[in-house]
Amino acid sequence: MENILFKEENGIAEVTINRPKALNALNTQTLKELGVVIRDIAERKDIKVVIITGSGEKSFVAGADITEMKSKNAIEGREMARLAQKVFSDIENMSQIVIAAVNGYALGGGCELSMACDIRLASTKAKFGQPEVGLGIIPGFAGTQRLPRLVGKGIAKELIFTTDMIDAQEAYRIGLANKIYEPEELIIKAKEMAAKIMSKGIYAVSLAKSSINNGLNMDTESAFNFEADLFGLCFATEDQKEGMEAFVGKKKPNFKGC
Ligand code: DAK
Repeated sequence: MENILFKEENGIAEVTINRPKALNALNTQTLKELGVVIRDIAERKDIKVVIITGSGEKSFVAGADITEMKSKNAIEGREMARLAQKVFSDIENMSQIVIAAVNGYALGGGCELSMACDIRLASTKAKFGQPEVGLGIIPGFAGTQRLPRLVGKGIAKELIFTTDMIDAQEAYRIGLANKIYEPEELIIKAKEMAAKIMSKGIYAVSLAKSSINNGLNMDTESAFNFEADLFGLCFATEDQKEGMEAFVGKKKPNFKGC
């Protein structure tokens, strides 16, 4: 891999977008490599949580690569869109929990990448924004869809129409960032959160992710029915028995993730 770094330890995968000279902008090569890594991880039962971050101190991902994008024709633009949409939905729909550790600029496709993740932890240096209309395009990696779902329609429209870049504090205030940490603490805290999530019934965590993601795209009645089905499914797991027996027996549960 040229532009992606991959590490794994104790069930946690760390995926780093590594093009610091271009502030980790997503060119086709990087998107393809990210797609391969994500699909590999999705097949791995031993990896429970994924942390996605950017290389260097300045940037998470400064968007799609404008230098590469500017000379694309319509067909190539569509290919790039399909590639990115597939990678981002693979991230959103993988059974593992994905934490974005936003260490700097998360602009355009970078902000959209962070929103495809389940949780966004920001460093105090993080900056979020959707600058696309300033380039004569609209957010095209689902920013017009995921941003309003996260922060509400009014704020999403303001951010997209004005292209204003916001800092970590403002991102936290509007619900785009879940938490803020000093830069040197960011990955440590992301790993702590990953470990906390992994200490729960991880199969149930994964079903909860599916219920939230899918339920938000359904009418309320269908979403309640879907939730009820997944709730029922929990009773087919060893973790449900372990969790409830441990509670009744006043012990700490020892979940096996099945
Ligand atoms: N693409 C390519 N190179 C980039 C880049 C980007 N997005 N962002 C930064 N770089 C490069 C710079 O060109 C510069 O390269 P050199 O000149 O050193 O060779 C290097 O990174 C350092 O950047 P700066 O010198 O500009 O650094 P500053 O600290 O002065 O400024 C900045 C940092 C992040 C404010 C600035 O670099 C900036 O404004 N960058 C562009 C941010 C941006 O507009 N991002 C949104 C891109 S549009 C699609 C769907 C979606 C999309 C595309 C297609 N389809 C459906 C097909 C998504 C679009 C986007 O994301």
